Amino acid sequence: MSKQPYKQVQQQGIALLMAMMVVALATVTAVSLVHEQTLIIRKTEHIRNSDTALMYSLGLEDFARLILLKDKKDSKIDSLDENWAIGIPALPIDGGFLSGSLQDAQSQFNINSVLVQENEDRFKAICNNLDVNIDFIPALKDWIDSDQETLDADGAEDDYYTGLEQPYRTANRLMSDVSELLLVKGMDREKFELLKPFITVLPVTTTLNINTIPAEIYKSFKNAPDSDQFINEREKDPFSTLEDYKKRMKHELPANGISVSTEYFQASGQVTLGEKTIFVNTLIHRDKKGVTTILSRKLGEFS
Ligand SMILES: [Ca+2]
Ligand SMILES: [Ca+2]
Repeated sequence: MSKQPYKQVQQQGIALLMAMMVVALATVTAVSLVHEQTLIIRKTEHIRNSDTALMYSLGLEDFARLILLKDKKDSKIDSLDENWAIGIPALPIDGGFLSGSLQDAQSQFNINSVLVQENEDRFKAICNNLDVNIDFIPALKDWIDSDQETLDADGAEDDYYTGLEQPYRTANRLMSDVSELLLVKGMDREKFELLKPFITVLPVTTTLNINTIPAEIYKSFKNAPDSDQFINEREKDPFSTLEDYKKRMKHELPANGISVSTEYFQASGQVTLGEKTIFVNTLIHRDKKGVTTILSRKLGEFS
């Protein structure tokens, strides 16, 4: 079968997404109508919009799970030319609009995996490439590890943080949000903003997916060939296996911590109804069969 041009495939992808979206939203609207009837005593438009926006945002989440299930059935790998990677642009709904996107959480470095030496070395290389001083890394490890013993002079545990003007204590567990990094000794807003696009926090040690990582992360691999060549090669045809990568790039990747597929996705949605805007950020785990689980959900509201 001849390969269809990328643009055509993408257009078909968008058409399919829209069709799936209509089905997902029809359910939300039906629920919303019932909900409205039972809540007639609620007087303000404001509250009604807020409830409906919340239901739409949960509808977006369901929609994301549907796409991920279908994707698992369609392909063994996860790459940026697949349907899940196409965002929903601002789509008009009754009284407002919504939009959404899915990101591969394994395209970013998981800072919760830094207690493994190989991962720490990789993170150091990423920081060096981004011109971020690596002095904070021992304190980051102390923040995550369960004990109260500082690793070295740059490390920090409760002794250090409780002595600050505004005292707090170390978490001594995995981070639940990347912004926690701002609390770590040696970290500041400037360094954080440089790192932010390339880091994430996941509940277990994870692999990096070479079909989705940015060039900045690719450059952290030992003796990595030119990153432009890597990105071009991947855009021509995503890597089907690590062996396929080795053959085409004439370079061997580390034996551990690398994959061509993904288990963790970050879904982001935005729903605006009248004056009300709701944001939802959901971390989704997808297993080998395509079954998804919501691991965390953050809701925000602007009005
Ligand atoms: Ca896939
Ligand atoms: Ca500790």
